[in-house]
Amino acid sequence: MQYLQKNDRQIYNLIQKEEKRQYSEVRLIPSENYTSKAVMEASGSVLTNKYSEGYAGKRYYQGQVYIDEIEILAKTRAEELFKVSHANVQPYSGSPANLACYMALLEPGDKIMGMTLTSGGHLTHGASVSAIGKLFEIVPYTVSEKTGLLDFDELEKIAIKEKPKLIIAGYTAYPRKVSFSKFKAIAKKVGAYLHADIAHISGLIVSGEHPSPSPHADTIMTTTHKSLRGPRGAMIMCNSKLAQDIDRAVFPGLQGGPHDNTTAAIAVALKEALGSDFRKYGKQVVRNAQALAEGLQEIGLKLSTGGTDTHLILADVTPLGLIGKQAAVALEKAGLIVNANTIPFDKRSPFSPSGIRLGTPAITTLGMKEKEMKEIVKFIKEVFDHVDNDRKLKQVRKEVEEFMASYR
Ligand code: DSN
Repeated sequence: MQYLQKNDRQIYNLIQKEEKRQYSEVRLIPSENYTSKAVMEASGSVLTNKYSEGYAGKRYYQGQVYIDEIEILAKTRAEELFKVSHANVQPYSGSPANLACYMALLEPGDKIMGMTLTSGGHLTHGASVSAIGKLFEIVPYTVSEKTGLLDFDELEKIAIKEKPKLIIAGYTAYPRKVSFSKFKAIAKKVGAYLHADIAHISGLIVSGEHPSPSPHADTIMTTTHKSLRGPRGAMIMCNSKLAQDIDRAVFPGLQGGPHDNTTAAIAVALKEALGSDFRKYGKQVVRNAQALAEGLQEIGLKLSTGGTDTHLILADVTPLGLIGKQAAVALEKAGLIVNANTIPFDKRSPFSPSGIRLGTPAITTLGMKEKEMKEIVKFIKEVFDHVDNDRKLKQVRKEVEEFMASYR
């Protein structure tokens, strides 16, 4: 980054520090990852200089000869990887991509049935503070209070009573496999569209670790930067019948020019995900999450649903006499990065919830395995035994940095 170093020393220095942070702390936020250098090269390329409103072969600007080829590569790789007949790779990120799906399929005021934010839904699944909550009528659902699992009998009852036009399956804090076929059966019964938000699990789906929504869902949305390990962006996938509606909802419905540098980086990430190593990666992500979950349970955390079969763990820290934010802040002081999170039926507020959310996509990319999960649990225990002891937390941070030194 010699030009940046010369032209803007402040930003250069901050990026250097952030890079150092990313490789000296244990990054356990389940929606984060490390992209390859190839993805970053595409993302930081001259493609950022181009405008290309429209789609390949039908653009509003000239000079698209290479851009069209790049977008077609990204699109066809997505279609091959997810076994779908149409992919739109232009959405800027997950929130506008979800909105584009709703705009393509619904009219403002229509009913959307989505998981509540506090039980693991996303803002764009109907939270009142989101534009979605203002534009559509929201029928919320949650998980079983007893098991923390999706309760399909209850979901069916709600759907029959409320007759939503669209049902959303897919979450930001649900640690178990989602049965898209069961969702489809309910959607079919009430004449609703099924929208699958696979932002968190798309990397697990393509590596065969989670069932795919592709035969069941009408629309599928994924971000590209989580377990899929690409640049920050999103994609929408659907059958050919809905392709035109989806494309129009993205452009010109919600967006102007696509970010061509991101499109190219998505294409690179998809090529990586098509390779056989990615299957091994997905398998190890889940193994690591399960090993971590087991260890966390042993040190007294109460896990939502009692464990995980994905990349993600949702843990109630109150049995240890802690609260989520306090736990997350103490962990950060020791170089372990998680996020405070509500647990289903949380008695505390979303800003000061009872739980923490952890995941293994990033640390698995670095090459960590079950053995390292044991080390991480030991660090976490040390932190939780000394949350108010800054001197001790500093000492744990030193040990964490030594542990991370071999993953640079
Ligand atoms: N903000 C993302 C997450 O952390 O899960 C969801 O979009």
